[in-house]
Amino acid sequence: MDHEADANRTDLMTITRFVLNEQSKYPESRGDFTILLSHILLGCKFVCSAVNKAGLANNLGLAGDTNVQGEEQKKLDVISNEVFVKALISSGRTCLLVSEEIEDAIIVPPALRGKYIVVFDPLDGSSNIDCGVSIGTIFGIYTVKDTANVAVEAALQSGSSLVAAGYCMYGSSCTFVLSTGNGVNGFTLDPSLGEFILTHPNIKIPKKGKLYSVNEGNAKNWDEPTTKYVENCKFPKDGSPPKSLRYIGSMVADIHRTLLYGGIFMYPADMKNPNGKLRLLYEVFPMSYLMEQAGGQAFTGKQRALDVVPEKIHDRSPVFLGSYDEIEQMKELYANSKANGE
Ligand code: AHM
Ligand code: MG
Repeated sequence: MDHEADANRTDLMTITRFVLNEQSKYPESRGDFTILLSHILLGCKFVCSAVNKAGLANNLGLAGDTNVQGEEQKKLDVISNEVFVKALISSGRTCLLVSEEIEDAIIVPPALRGKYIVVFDPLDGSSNIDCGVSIGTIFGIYTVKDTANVAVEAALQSGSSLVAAGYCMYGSSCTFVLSTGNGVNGFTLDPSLGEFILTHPNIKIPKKGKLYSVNEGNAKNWDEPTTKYVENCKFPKDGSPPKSLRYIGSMVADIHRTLLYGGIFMYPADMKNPNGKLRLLYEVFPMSYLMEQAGGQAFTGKQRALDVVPEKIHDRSPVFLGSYDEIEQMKELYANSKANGE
């Protein structure tokens, strides 16, 4: 064993060290955010391990299936939801939770309350679970002023009020991407240490991109600007090479690639779904926040995505996310289509 190499590893920037460094810049900080984050990370490690063992542990497939012992199996997304709800409540730092898996918001009992609201999708990309394609957890964090009187309405804040957001991708490696409003950093789980290590410091999305990402099966029902944009990706009028299409159908994986390589990810409105598919609070807002923090943009077709104020906790919105220049083009197409009364 190479002891010197091992000793050098203690110099690694773990996520705990990173967040404590950040915390030390604010002498008034009581470390509440650091504690909350450590509980989120624990949840991610649990889910990562459950995802890795899914085939072996027999928890692929539908909830309600039974295993060979005749016990009812829990679906991975059900397990993930339970893991995060417990991890977040037991942090003692949350007052309100909104999960994609639960219809009503959870109001944390007074004795366990703290100032943070956490909105999350415990396991996004459910259609990809059973075939081993990357899936992920998405979360956003808000604060409340009055922890004594917490109601569900406290979660109906625009994305611009987020104090932090991130995702964890369960893919070929387990990658945690975080922003606390001061850029975007990526960490990779070292399974031998059980620690997330800073591997992608200060992620900046390229200003232009060569990739576009969309479910083109819905093209029949798209609006004019989306149709024109995609047409231009394939048959550019300015002599530039056509863009390549990449679509996984797992938002975390599609956004992770877009952040690193540049390009555009879209889930537009269509005639059948005027609000698109993705949910504002725990899909559109966290990813839009990360995109902006990385130098990109997020647009709904009408406005900056982070400025939308949800009316209900599970509201949806169309969204275009990605490289600055790509979203500028999209905005122009929408402005022209409005001007032409389309
Ligand atoms: P889910 O929350 O039910 O998993 O749905 C969200 C997912 C996203 O990860 C992904 O971007 C999108 O659905 C893909 O949808 P589609 O299969 O319509 O292309
Ligand atoms: Mg989802």
